[in-house]
Amino acid sequence: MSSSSRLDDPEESFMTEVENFFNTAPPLKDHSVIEEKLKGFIERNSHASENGVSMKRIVCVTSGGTTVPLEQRCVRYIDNFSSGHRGAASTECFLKAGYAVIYLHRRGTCQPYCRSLPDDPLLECFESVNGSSVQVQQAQAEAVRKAIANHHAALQQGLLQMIGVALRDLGSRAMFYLAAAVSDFYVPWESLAEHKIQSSAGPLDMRLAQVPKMLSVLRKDWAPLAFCISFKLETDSHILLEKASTALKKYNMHAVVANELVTRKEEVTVVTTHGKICIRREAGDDVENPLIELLVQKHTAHIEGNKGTMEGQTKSNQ
Ligand code: 9Z3
Repeated sequence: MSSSSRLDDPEESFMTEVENFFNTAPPLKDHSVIEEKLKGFIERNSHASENGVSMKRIVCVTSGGTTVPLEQRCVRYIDNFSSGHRGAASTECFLKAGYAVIYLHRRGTCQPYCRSLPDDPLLECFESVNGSSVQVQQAQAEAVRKAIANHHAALQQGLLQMIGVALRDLGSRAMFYLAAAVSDFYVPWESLAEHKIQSSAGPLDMRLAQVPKMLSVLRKDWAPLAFCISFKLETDSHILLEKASTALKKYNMHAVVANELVTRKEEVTVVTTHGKICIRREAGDDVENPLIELLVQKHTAHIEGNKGTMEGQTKSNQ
């Protein structure tokens, strides 16, 4: 197909945009190491089996915000608000429900099992004993002990924090839970200044390109049988549910979790083709507990509905 006819076809031109996005980005650091770890993780977690068919479920949780560099040798960047709390809390709930979790997060954001740790600066949690050893301050001891115990228990069940979208072969047992606040805009690598932008040059005028939405590629090409949950965040409650319903249809998601910036820790609405379910946080609990419980039920129905397809796929992969 010639490049002009490619551009006439919206589908083709979108795929060209996606290809350009990846081709012009700097290569992923440690690509092969991550790939190996991911392969090993998936293999280890595909062992639990019933009648030769693997039953273990794996979820890829994306979490936290994204930064957009303004220089190649980055000094400045555009950031967003996301703390990673949703992804970290949800990861704990998925592990409790028996899932293996690939936790794809931005460095510096909330980590599973660390949410209960005190907000005090790290060094204030410890004290020096006899000038030679270090111990946790009495006041923080219980919180730190709990976080360590939960973290180690999860590691034994296979929690590895690593990148991954290579879950295609798991068919419908794979879930994508896309809670990260991914930037909609970026400056393409080749348009970035190499060195620090000089303020002496006066006010900065910069054009941000749109990041191609990868949700449809994920659904159609990367993992067509996987159960896919995306999130919709708005600050205007009047448009939130409408936008979530549009995203559900447009990207063919299995569910879209709608949340508002200020109430996101209190309530979310799960939008599916069957309707909308509002989930509120109970006192003393995280909203992620009832949310994941509902999504696990929906994932079970999805696996049941795909049984023929999944078994066919598992056999053809053997
Ligand atoms: C969310 O809506 C998450 O629930 C939050 C969680 C980022 C609000 P925190 O990390 O917050 O606990 O502080 N994530 C989705 C964000 C998003 O960018 N969705 C896109 C959109 O709204 C669709 S992929 O357009």
